[in-house]
Amino acid sequence: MEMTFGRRMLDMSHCHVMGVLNVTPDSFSDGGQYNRLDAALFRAREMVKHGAAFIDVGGESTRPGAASVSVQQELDRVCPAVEAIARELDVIVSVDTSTPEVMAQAVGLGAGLINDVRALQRDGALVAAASAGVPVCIMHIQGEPETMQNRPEYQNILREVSEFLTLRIRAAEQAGIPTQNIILDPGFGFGKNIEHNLRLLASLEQLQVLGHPLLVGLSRKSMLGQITGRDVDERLPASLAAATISAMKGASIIRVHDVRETVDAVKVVMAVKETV
Ligand code: 8Y7
Repeated sequence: MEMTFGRRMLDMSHCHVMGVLNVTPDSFSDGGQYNRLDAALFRAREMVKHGAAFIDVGGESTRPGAASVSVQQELDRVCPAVEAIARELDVIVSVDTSTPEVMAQAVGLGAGLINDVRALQRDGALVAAASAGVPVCIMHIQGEPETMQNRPEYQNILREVSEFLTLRIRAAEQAGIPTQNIILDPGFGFGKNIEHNLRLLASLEQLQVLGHPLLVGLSRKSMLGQITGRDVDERLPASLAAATISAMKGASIIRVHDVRETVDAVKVVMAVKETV
């Protein structure tokens, strides 16, 4: 159950919190406030102080309709933050990217995890991730970020997500990524409507049969807005409920904007789980 991220080891039978650090000018819930290096470092320090085990640094918005970025633009946004956080802070830096060049450079600068919402499907991504030698998070997505929310359809969401992830595990292994370096994510909101997302969350524990640690991201997502009627900046209670459910159902990593609050919720879940 131990997993090695660069020079750090974590027990994946526990639940860990990953803090979101957007270094985009257009990300929906940070509003691009943290696009300068000093602001990014300040925010990262705060999340580590609040108990984040991972900081997920992303320079490309996957929101439908977001402007696409060039490889150079993404490198310029992501690399300084990855390097500074890896140097200064006791935390695992995760690089949120689908771009092979960004994977390679970020890991060279100290990133310990590759988080690819396109499941290493871009040309060169499997090879880059395999050469980088760090764990990867493979996320389910139906379609492409631009168009994924246009009438997503499934016959059986759990089966289709499992089959997709199984195919991507096989591709990753064939590219030379060790099976013990693979984390899986059902990809809440990535080509899924509210019913799909709810069905996946309700049956999350069944994804454990795939035999890999699970990462989930539900923080502030639109399904929580649909359920509660709240705007994005008022979704903390709903996000904590979603994190609690995920931790109860066996998630090893929970990706969130609100680290301090989520760490407390996860502590309660772990205390209950450790009580037989
Ligand atoms: C997820 C993610 C986003 C997620 C993983 C948002 C980068 C959208 N969501 N990565 N990234 N899982 N692994 O609302 O659910 O934060 S971006």
